[in-house]
Amino acid sequence: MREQLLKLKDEALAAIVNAPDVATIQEMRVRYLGKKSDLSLALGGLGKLPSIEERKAMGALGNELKQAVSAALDDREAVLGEGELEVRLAAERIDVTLPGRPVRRGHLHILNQVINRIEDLFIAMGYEVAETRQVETDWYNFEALNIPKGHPARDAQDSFYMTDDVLLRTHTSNTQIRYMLEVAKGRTPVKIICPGRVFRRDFEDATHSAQFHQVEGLVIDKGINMATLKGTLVEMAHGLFGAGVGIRLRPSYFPFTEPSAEMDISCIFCKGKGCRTCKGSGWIEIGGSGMVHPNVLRHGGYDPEEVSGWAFGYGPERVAMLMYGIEDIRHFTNSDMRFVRQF
Ligand code: 2NM
Repeated sequence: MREQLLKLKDEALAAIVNAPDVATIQEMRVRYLGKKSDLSLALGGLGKLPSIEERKAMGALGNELKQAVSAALDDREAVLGEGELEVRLAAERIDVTLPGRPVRRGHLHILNQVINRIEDLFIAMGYEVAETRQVETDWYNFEALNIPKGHPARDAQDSFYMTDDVLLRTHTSNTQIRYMLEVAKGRTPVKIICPGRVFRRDFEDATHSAQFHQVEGLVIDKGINMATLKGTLVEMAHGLFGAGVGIRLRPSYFPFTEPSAEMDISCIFCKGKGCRTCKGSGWIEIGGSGMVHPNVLRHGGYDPEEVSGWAFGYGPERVAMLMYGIEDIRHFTNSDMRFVRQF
């Protein structure tokens, strides 16, 4: 029996030394040491030995051999495990110094870039930026601005109504009324710039959109007149289009100002000589302006005998179109990234 046991051990050790991988070692543990292994089966026959001494001796030898096989399995597993770890580490190596996957950076929409530039110009002149709601009541959008029911200007600014009394604002002038009543409350001076989204029920084409933006300005103080209006508009035109650009005010009519004036800039393409864009006139209309109507001042809580004011308004879409050669106002809202990413 002794020879049989030693032979089993030698066979096992020879196989273990050549085991190719950790998985095989695990199989071998069962094959050489498990309950059904040759070694276990041989030791199970101990009871058939004739003397107690022999049984003890063989039992001790059996345990010795099991320990030797187990130790050989452990050794081989450690060697293989180390090798396999090295192989895995090499295969799964991560170069943390490689550049990352690029993430495309977003940026402000061209229209907001232009509005920000306009705001910055006015902030530099001491203005405050004021904003308010886009859903407005008839009084703040029309009545307070000297546009009573039945006034023809209401047709020209047909809007989207939520109810008979509530509508999407047709201009940002509701901001000026709310600023006068809710923020300034009679104090002077008022110097605000009011950018924001406005709505008109309009058929859309290259130059008309049912939603667009306005930037309106309002100054109220004692002794305010059109000289400072023109000076301010010149400053704005120079800041936006360059120092060579001139401003022209043409008599006009708006319900909320009296007197009123259209505001033109000298053509930035032909420098005033006359071209296709300015239709040969040398001037490009960009907005309106005028002295705030006494009724509007009164509605805002000011006494037109005490103070005066001027206001102006224009569309930043139109400014952006001129500045960047954008030919269709619908580009601003259709979310075509080929347009958005150009600016
Ligand atoms: C314009 C043209 C002319 C204007 C007037 C007022 C207010 F509230 F003071 F009366 N806000 N904006 C105004 C004047 C707006 O936009 C073409």
